[in-house]
Amino acid sequence: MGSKGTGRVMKILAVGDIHLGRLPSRIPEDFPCQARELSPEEAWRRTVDLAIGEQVAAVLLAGDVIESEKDFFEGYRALGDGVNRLAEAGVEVIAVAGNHDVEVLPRLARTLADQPAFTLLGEGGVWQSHTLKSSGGQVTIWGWSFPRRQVSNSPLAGATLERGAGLTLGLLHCDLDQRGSAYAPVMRRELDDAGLDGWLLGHIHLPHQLRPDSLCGYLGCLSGMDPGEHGARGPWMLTVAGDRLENMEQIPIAPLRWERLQVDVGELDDIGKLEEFLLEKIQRHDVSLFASDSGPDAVGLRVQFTGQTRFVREIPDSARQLVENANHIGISGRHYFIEHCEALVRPRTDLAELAARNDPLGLLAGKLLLLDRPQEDLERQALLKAATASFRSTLSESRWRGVESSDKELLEAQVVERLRRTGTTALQTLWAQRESAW
Ligand SMILES: [Mn+2]
Repeated sequence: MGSKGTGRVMKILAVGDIHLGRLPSRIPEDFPCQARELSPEEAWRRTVDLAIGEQVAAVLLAGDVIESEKDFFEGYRALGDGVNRLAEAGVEVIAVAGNHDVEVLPRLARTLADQPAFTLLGEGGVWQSHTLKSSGGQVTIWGWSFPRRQVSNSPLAGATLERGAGLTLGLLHCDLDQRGSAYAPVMRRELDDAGLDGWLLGHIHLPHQLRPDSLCGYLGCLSGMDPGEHGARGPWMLTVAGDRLENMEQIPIAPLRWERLQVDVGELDDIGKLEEFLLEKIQRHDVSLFASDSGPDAVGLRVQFTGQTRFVREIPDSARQLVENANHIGISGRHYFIEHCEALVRPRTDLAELAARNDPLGLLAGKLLLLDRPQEDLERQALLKAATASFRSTLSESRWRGVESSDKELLEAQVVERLRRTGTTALQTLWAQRESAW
């Protein structure tokens, strides 16, 4: 039972998958910040600082706190240090185990047994609740932990969760809306029907846009570990007043951030100045992203050159060289590197003009033009239908999951995007061949 603070409100910090023991991938060898300084462990250390600085009542951990069973000692040090510092500041830590730390988290919990500030909820796959109370508010947390690495039935099946004192939230590591998953499949409907005020979920690393009026979804990983995990990452601050959630916001304190940057090179008039051109775009991007906070220490950029240019032949080579050369760009005290750079540029000749040609280039340009026609166009529909059939295996990849939209629209947008991408690359190649043949 917590009893923290004398404030008007009660603050809680909610943390998604941390994966202590893992290091971020693809950091260039001679990069000034080493992988360890950009690691989940560093993100966790900052989370602990934030929790203490903001005098939160509790830190909630939604599972996969530890990367694997091999990381017992790393977990012991990093988690143990954090929990001890939090306990000294009067902050409780409430965790559930996920599929990655199904055994190691309970083992670590036992090493922390003399630390009453740490609570592992629902060990062995049972539902268990814990109430936090302060003068500002009260919150009951229901949690369930993975009992083994794979769980193919819903943890909510047959469970009755009674509302506790104050705001009542669920803390769960699960696979949302993936019927047949081996990682605790749960349908959103089951969560809604459980009768709690909200659900803080772990497992998928892409965070949902959580808000007081939309309080059910993934917290996202604490720190992006590879280029696929792009965008803001960090813990979520919940502000509770009495029995009510007043505010909820993500605090982007991860030391490393992955970003995607599209750069239209249409205005570039000297291929020798591509680097200056790109630098200016990155500077602007930096200002727009990090104007309101101090931002991450390092940014891994995936750059995509787009637009119509007379340098269709040169840009792909320049893109390859940039990845080799731009392994450290300093901007406003932040360290950038270009992790990947691709060219999706088109010749200045417009597509309609190309489409009139009686060759593969003309045929391809015609297909690309179809993508811009209205949805009800029959030729466009036929193209998408054929493409969908051949892309089906790719579209079932997990990275497309967790994105909110109606499925049908989402699927179509993905197919269009992929066709545009592959079509434009092919057009680039054909155009370059045409030029060299002349
Ligand atoms: Mn997981």
